[in-house]
Amino acid sequence: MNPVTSKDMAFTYDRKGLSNKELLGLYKKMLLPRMIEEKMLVLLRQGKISKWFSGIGQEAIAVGVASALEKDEYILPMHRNLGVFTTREVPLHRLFSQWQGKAGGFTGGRDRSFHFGTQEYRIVGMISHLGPQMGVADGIALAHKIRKEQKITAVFTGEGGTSEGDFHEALNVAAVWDLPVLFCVENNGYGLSTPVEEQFKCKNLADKGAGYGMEAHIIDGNNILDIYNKVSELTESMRKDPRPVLLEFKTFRRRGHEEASGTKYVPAELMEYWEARDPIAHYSEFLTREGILSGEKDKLLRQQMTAAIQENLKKAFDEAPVTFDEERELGNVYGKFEYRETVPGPSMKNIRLVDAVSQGLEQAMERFDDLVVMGQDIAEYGGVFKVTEGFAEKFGRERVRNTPICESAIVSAAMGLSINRMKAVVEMQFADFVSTGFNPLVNYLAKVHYRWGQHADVVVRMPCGAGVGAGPFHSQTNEAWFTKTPGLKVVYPAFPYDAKGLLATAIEDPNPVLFFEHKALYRSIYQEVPEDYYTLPLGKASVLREGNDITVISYGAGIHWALEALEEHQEIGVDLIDLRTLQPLDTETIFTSVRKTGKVIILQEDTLFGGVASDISAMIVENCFEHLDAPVQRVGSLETPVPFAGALEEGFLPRQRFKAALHRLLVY
Ligand SMILES: Cc1ncc(C[n+]2csc(CCOP(=O)(O)OP(=O)(O)O)c2C)c(N)n1
Repeated sequence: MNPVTSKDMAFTYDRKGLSNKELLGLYKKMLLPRMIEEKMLVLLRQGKISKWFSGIGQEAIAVGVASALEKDEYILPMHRNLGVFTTREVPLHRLFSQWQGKAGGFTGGRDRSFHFGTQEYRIVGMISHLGPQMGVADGIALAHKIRKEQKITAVFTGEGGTSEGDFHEALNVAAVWDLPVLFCVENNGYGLSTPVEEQFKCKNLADKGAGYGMEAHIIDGNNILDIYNKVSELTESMRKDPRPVLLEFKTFRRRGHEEASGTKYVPAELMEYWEARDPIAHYSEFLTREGILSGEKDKLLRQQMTAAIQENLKKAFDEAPVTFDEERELGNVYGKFEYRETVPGPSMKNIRLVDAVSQGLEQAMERFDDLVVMGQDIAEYGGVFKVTEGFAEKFGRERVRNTPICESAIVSAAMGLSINRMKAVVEMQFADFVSTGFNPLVNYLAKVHYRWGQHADVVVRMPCGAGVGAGPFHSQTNEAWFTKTPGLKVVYPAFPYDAKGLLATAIEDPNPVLFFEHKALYRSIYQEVPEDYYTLPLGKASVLREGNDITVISYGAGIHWALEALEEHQEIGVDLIDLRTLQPLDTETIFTSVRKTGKVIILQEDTLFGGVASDISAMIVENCFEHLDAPVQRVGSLETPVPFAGALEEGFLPRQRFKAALHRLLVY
């Protein structure tokens, strides 16, 4: 049965045990978003609002699902689900202010339309990229499951969004972990202009459920009672017996993808067919037949809704437009975090960097009951670098989770855990693999606080770096992919002491932190490290040596190459700055040193163009120009992928070039 051409979905309404009041309640809940939309379409034509994504004809799905959930269960809607917001009774004037980019909305004018969440109403809005919503739902459901709360989570996607890898990943994770997530696919015939037959090959999207070992159902998306009754029955059972369920709602998008783009590509008879299947008109006829609704009553309801819409619109229109305040904007990128120094006892032990990371993580697990670690092969196997060895036994499999190979869904799930009041540490097996989890990191976690004030209490551990003969896909140091993105913090220790203390702080900090751990340093660098838990502040560099001739700035493996070069040149007076964290960056320490020495060289392992050294160089030129006695020098790897063979890798890395550059600068 092709959903779009089917003629066999008769409107039979089965009221089951629902009272007249409940039946009428569902009608009102569908009517309100319809009437709001009709008003919005008028305002759009008058140029009073910008974009509009219509859900006309699809109201039964949002309303039916939202009505079947408990008020404190999370819903993750998409751009056509106004009915979720109205059913959750989000104040209309706040919605209208949101759409006008005003402060009375949910994002202070920072994001548009339905791109927001609100903890108050347990709604987590979408990001434009569609797919990550589903992994976020997994994380929210996981938190409920770990706390044994018997709550389900509902997430929406269009049929177009099911083609994204995120759909596959999220369903697979939910199935493997038995997460109580209701995946609601609204199959409305088109994704922008792309019809379903160009989007997927299977007959029904619900058929995909079997592939994940997941229960799945097809529901008539225009029949409110079918939806409400089926979803109520399922949610009740999912709360008791946690498991995911896939629902495919057959429906149709009756207006343009967004209002301005029209529907020219939709055959007229198809549109007519679906217009004749309007979910509200049919339900109203049913209620009239049942003696629950009369023409008079309907008119009254509509008048009341029109008045409420007008009144709330006036509030929103009367609200002053937002004004720009640089400090306020910058101040909202990160969630508030007040660093608390935890000082360890005197007991020290000489350990390797990998042990320090492991210890820091283990002690954080002891300290924070709500901390969950996730990654590939991290449970009994202990992770490929053995950082989590013994964790599964000590903390249990609920908190130490092996994941399928799906970085995007796991980063998204970490976001979901944070939304549902837990902490997460995600281990990338190798930093290189973060590329398949890149989207949720830079678009969801990084932007979520700025957009609607939600923190992303997530640390992503990144075993990185070259010098280990591992070739182009297991050797990269990709910190610059993230230092560029406002909203992320980036930490990159070079020593065991720093690694342990900074990891503790990264975990305490409610903001998303990329924590780089250099593989070549894991087992080669030893240091005396406190045995107790302790913290170190982010954004503070450490000055490893002091001198007056040259400032050397580096981080990670670069620090050890610099130390090695300086050993050979004891006569040079060097301020050696280990940045330790790249975002936030300790510019104060950098500038103070450069103003003293007048010569500076920045060494990074990453290839040069667009790397951290380039920005530091620019900042030095902008802030210390009068103090410079030589051009700022940058040294980095060759502009090639990281090669495998030893000689090539040695030539690629800047270790030797740094020595030559240092000498050149000294004699400049
Ligand atoms: C990753 C990504 N690719 C493309 C787009 C552009 N885009 C936005 S919505 C959309 C169609 C979505 O179709 P569907 O999921 O079926 O939802 P519908 O709009 O039909 O409700 C497209 C292509 C996007 N927002 N994100």
